[in-house]
Amino acid sequence: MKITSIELNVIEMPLKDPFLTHLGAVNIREGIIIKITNSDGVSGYGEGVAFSTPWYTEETVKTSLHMLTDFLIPILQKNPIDHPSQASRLFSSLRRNNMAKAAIETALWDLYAKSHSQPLSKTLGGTRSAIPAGVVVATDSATKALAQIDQYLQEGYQRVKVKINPKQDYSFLSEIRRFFPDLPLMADANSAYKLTDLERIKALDDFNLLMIEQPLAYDDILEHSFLQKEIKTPICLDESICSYDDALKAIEFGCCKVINIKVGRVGGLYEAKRIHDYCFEQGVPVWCGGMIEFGISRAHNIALASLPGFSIPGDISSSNRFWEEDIITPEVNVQNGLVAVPTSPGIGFKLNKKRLQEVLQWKETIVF
Ligand code: OSB
Ligand code: MG
Repeated sequence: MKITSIELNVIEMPLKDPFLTHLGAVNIREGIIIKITNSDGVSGYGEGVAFSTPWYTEETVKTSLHMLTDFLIPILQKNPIDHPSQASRLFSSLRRNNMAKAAIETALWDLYAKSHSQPLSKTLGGTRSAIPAGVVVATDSATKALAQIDQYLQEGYQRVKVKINPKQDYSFLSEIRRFFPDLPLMADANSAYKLTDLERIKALDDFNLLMIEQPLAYDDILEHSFLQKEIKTPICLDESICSYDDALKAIEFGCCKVINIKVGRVGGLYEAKRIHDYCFEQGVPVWCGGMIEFGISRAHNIALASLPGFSIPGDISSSNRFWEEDIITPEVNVQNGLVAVPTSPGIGFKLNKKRLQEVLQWKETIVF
């Protein structure tokens, strides 16, 4: 892979509606769009999914840019690679900073797939031609949640996830179940509970949830294993799983029955695939998580979710779930509850250059 330049673009776009969790609101999304070009003039794209502030993980847009410009790009300049699967070992000399690593690693995968005239899903070993779509409702009132769920079901989504916390759980979910008794429903707590809330969490077994996502601390493994023994609802881990080793421990110690794989959180597609392969072997279902992302990351998620172990609808939604206009063309579009896996080379979506220019805040090009 003879890289000639890497372009970093910082963009910013308002969400159509505020995205509310107990940790705060996301109203405006900043992100990093990376373009890596090779000596044949082929370009691959990646997206940095860290937020402006470190509310979900410790990374931010600024820490990602620091890692990229001062460490990750120089490592690539000094150590040419011939396959994207070599990037994660190269980057392992740098501790954590998984979203920064994934931003560049995913661009390398797109570039590799494109230069081999292959859809990225095939390069990764994907088998599905369409992905079942799920959507997240992140609001602070049952009335708004009911209206949004109604709308999303009309749009064809196959599964709904709602955000919960100790101030918005039992009665909130009762209200949803009253109107949607059979809806495939799950709840994401983003670490809003402690083990001392055991009775509160146990009570949620009443709602036939597909799973409860990350109820306890963001960095916990141990306490989730106690909790899983006490509740019927399967636990799904999100924040706690930042690597293959984390997934191994979580499954081995019975901390969860499902894993949410996010490419950014685990440092790239190679690590995401390793986690997938292990879970598939162990019979642990996985699904692809979302990061309120722009189209480039959405496209990478679609390629990843075409792997056979992604047996549960993930947080893979249409571009228009969050954006008035996305930065890719065509946009991601849910049809009959499914997102089609592209068959053209690489991620299979083109950058919408006009839209990128409109939302561009800052740009730097590093020439190799
Ligand atoms: O906890 O899954 C999460 C979005 C940003 C940060 C964390 C999470 C989320 C979501 C997914 O819930 C939203 C989406 O992109 O569909
Ligand atoms: Mg989550």
